[in-house]
Amino acid sequence: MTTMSVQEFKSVLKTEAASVEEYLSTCLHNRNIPQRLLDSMEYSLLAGGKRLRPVLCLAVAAMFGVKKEQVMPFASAIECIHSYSLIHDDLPAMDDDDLRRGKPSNHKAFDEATAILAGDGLLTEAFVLMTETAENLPADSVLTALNTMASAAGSGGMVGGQQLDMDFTGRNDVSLEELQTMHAMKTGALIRCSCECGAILGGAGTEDQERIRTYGANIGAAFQIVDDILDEIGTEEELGKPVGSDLEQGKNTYPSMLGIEKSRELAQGLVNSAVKQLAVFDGSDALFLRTLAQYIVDRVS
Ligand code: GRG
Repeated sequence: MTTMSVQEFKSVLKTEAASVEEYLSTCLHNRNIPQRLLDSMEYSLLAGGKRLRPVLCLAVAAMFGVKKEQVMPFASAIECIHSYSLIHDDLPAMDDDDLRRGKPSNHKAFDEATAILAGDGLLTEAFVLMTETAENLPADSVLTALNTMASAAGSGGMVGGQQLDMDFTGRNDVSLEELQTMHAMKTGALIRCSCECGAILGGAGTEDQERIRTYGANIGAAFQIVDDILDEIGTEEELGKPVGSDLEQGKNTYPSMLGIEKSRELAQGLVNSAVKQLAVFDGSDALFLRTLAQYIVDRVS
């Protein structure tokens, strides 16, 4: 089989996301977390995201022959980090968003202090989960993956990208290169690293790790461009974000710099390059990853 229909792809994605969901629903239990904090953490963690990052990590590891169950704690840790970033991103001091995925954002459903702690709690629990992966896989690969993940999520990656985003807001002379650097850190690093950690935990050799790293960086960049396009054309409306709200807040976006058509072309070019990196791999997981790359451009929400 060399192609996968959108229907088949969506069905595999749903099954994979459901297995992540199941693991996430119990992973914070028996941790002695005070009830209100646990409720706040689970409110966001179990609020129905696409689970894109953990699914990428699982599929890449499986492509190198490692069972998904073995990587599940690590993959779930990535979702915890993603969930923390969304909680903190919504806070009044950051994007000040009242809604996330169509529901009150964490600080609206609870309170600001609890939301800050819920984010801190999810970030820290992620490290517990990542180290727990060493029960299933060689400790040296887990350590390498953990180091890679911490670098991608931290101040030289996602957190630093958030700082650049704030620095750029309201500036009208931001270059395309600056915008790309900011997004490679803010959104791209975690997506790229989800793939990269799947390869490391899967025991991939250096060349294959590099291929997967490039695949991840390219789909991460494409994901952000499409996110900007969706915001511009309005499909985020149902998620509770007013259409074009980023522009109103003085944010720099791909459509505002390049227009919709050129932005789409840029995203498609990145996806084509990502797919090329997978040419040396075969099997159902490689096919799933190729289809996922194209889905990033084709998605409507
Ligand atoms: C506050 C430390 C800190 C970091 C925030 C990633 C990030 C940095 C903020 C997220 C803001 C945002 C909406 C960025 C656009 C791209 C993006 C990451 C969208 C959300 O990811 P999805 O679509 O979310 O995978 P779901 O809801 O499916 O989990």
